[in-house]
Amino acid sequence: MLELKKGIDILAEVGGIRTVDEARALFELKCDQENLAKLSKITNEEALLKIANAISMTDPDTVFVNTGSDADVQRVREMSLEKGEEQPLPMKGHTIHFDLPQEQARIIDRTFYIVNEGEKVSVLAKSILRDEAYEYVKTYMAGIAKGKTLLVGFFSRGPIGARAAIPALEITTSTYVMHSANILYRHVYDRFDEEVQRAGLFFTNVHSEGPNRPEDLPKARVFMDRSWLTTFSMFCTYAGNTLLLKKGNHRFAVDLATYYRREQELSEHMFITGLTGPGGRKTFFAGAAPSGCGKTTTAMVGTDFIGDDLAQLWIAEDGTLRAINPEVGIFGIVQDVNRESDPYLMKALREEGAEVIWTNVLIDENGVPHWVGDGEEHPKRGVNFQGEWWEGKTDENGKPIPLSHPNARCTVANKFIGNYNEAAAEDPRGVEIKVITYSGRDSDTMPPVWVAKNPDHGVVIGASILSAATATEVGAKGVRRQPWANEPFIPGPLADYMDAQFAFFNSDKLKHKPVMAGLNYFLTHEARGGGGNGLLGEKRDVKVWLGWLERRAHGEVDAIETPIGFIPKYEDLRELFAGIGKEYPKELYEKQFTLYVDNILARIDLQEEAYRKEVNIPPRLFEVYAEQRAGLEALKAKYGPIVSVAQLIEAAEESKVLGRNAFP
Ligand code: SPV
Ligand code: MN
Repeated sequence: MLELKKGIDILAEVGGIRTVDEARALFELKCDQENLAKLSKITNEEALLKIANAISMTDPDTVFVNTGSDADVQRVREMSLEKGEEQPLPMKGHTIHFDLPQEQARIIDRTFYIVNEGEKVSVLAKSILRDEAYEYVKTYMAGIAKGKTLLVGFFSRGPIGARAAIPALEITTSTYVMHSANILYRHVYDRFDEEVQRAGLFFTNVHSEGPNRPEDLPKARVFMDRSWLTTFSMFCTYAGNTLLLKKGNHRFAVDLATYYRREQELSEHMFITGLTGPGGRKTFFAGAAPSGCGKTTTAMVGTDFIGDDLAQLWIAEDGTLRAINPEVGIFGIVQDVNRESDPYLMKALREEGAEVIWTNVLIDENGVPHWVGDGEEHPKRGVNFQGEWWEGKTDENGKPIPLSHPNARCTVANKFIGNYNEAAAEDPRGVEIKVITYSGRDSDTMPPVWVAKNPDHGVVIGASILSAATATEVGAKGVRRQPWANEPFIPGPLADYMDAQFAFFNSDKLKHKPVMAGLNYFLTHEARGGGGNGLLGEKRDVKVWLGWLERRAHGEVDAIETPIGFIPKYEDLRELFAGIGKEYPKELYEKQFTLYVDNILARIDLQEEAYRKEVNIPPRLFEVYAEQRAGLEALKAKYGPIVSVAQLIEAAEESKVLGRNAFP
């Protein structure tokens, strides 16, 4: 269990401001008349104390209050150019920001949850005791803003008034971080006090990049104080480490859903997107994928894009599953974004009209950004994440330096993306989710799409996501378990989170149960008897997998029952492929949906072994694995380790004749 407001409030302790009078006196000292007037509209005492303590702790020369007004938003843009955190590019509204070459992704080795004695965190996460964190913050954040302006912004993580929306403060010396927040989040300055009352709490984020030199990076830290819903970030600039409105506050939201809103809410690392089906109906999906596994691309495939990274879900009074996007923009990986696979995003990035902050791409001599996989001609030289770059340049180990970093990103508001459904995204009632998907980066085991038999099996699909390492974390390598693709952001024990998942999806209050499905775009020819590690599918096939799930959610397509769940019939897929102008040979279908039983069994063993090491894992997980294993072994006994779709159909028919469930 997690206890809020337990132990010392580090920010208050280091800041030393105890009363609102003291807070106001400090504001007088640090703010000019204009900013003082802006702050005077905020009356929530807790928020005033947080802001005052952040000022007192970091000791800036001045304070800028960002109300979200056009003038304030503009001022932040200008400050960032004046300060040099961003450089302007020739395309109107575009800028470039570079993070230090050594900090191109989340610094997971320097990221900690602040815990009280005896509190448990996920075995996959790092934690630091409250007293030690207090010492660290006091040593390194006291006075860190000297000579700088501290910016204070008031944001809402979600449409204002939505049940799962939570207000948050972003306090930073970085103009780039505040500029990014202006693009990615909704402002709530005008209604901050009201929203804090409604939500019952707010999050606080304090950051300073300090001198922003490579030599300071070893002491960079990201601390998340779970008890006080406050983050501290220092000596770094990459948005994943600094704009903690995003993944810092997401982690707090996961805690709240798990410990305080069990069977009511979930907080997930998921895109939200809608697909238009027959008759023009709209069906909304929420889908989890680990960082760097095509989550943004999947979201963009929809006709009604809502969000690409985070989802707050809840069970509404009417028994439907609803979701909101806490954000209003994307901080998206640009590698492999091109006209063919991501036309909407590409248009926003390449044509005038959108405001874009580019990070860690290559800027050519004409000030044009380029990246790996953009499908365009590449310049021979330019400036990128490690400085001057020319084709063939190598690093100190003799390895070629890519044109752009694989985690290079673009920050852009969703409203500039052609398929964004702003009205639905801003609706405080959320959108109704009918399909939940889980995907990873799996080259040899699972088929492109399969549907869970029931909510328990659905939860187990989420628990069993696996992914090859991606460039989104500094130093990551190998293949990793990625429970719910949310594992990097689950603060408490996985057992608690899993229990909350079972409780949520099995809840009697959830009258309209979503289809829960697995997706895998990464099967290779090699893994299915062919040659080379080329993929069996391509990006545009995603439309078909989602299309099939859309039909399934409306009960319009039949499916083949297997031990792992339901898989599509060939004819249905062929028709959907025809809809995207593509032939779908039966042979390819066979490759994609033949079950490689030994691979799946090995996968189950791996997951089970890992989960057996943890305490309090809900027994239901092991029961589901046991059911699947028994079914797979029965198949293997009869057909051998590679089971064709025809054999799967035969086996399913046979068990129907015998009058039992298709598989145990
Ligand atoms: C991710 O890596 O999952 C992101 C970017 O969405 S970050 O802000 O680094 O988390
Ligand atoms: Mn993400």
